[in-house]
Amino acid sequence: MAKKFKYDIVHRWEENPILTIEDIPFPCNTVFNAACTKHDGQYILLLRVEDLTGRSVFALARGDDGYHFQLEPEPVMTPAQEGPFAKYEKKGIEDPRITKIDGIYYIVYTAASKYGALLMLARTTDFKNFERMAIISEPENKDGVLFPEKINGKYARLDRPVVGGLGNIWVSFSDDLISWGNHKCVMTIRDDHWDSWRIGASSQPIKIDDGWLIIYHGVKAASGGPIYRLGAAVLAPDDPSKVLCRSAIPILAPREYYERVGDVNNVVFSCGAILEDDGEELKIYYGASDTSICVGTANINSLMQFCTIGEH
Ligand code: BMA
Repeated sequence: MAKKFKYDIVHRWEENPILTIEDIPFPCNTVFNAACTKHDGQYILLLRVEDLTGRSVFALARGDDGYHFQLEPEPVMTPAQEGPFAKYEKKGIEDPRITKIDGIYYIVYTAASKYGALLMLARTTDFKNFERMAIISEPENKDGVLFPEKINGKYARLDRPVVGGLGNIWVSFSDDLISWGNHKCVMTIRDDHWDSWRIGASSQPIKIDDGWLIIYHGVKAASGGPIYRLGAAVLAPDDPSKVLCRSAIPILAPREYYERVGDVNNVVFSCGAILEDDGEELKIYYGASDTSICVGTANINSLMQFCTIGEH
């Protein structure tokens, strides 16, 4: 059972992890890093499941309360076997993020291959049929996520190119979701901080009164290996390249055994969050140690108290 501490910002659900390989109805190595959304009144998780060969596929879970989920019997997306995308997905499909735009659920995910990691775009309306649309980045790029509405008449997305081993969050814009341009750097790593090596958008941007709330992950290269933690930031409503505020401290860091020990130790990594209808409770789904899926909740107003104005 997750321990509670009075300084917790994100409150772990006491029955974490919510999904482990015991819940997956086909043989696999791990389940982690799930995209989330709501569809037809249900919570949907698009789960990254690593199969026994070490490649990741996507499985689908549905639930009524955000804590208990039922799995589809087979993966809903596996690496493309033929067609123009197959050679870029040879090593698997990873870390999906879902954004609903005008009734269509768009999924941005990482395709892994000998060419490197790049961003793919797919869509679905029913979570039964999934259609791949396009490769939308060159390698090396991960952590792509679409904004839920156009900004100044353009679709917008965040992503995380890697340059010289380091990674910052960028924004770019598009008329058709396929061709992207007008790239700008949004947020950079911070020397000597918990997010000093790489950062990347985790959740889909969520519209709040002040702007676009994002949960992001920050990595520090520690002597025992990287430590993945989560932070929060708010981007300006009309100019998402502008950071209005950013958490100086992590909002969630590995602490429980299942976050400390697994295929990759010391990892909390999110691919999505859901703001409940009360506009206050945020459910953050996250992978723990690349081995299970957990959920934690945060009150948006309390979260904002940890986002400070300053240099970003
Ligand atoms: C990142 C991504 C995530 C993973 C994390 C920790 O680079 O690949 O999928 O959870 O590393 O291993």
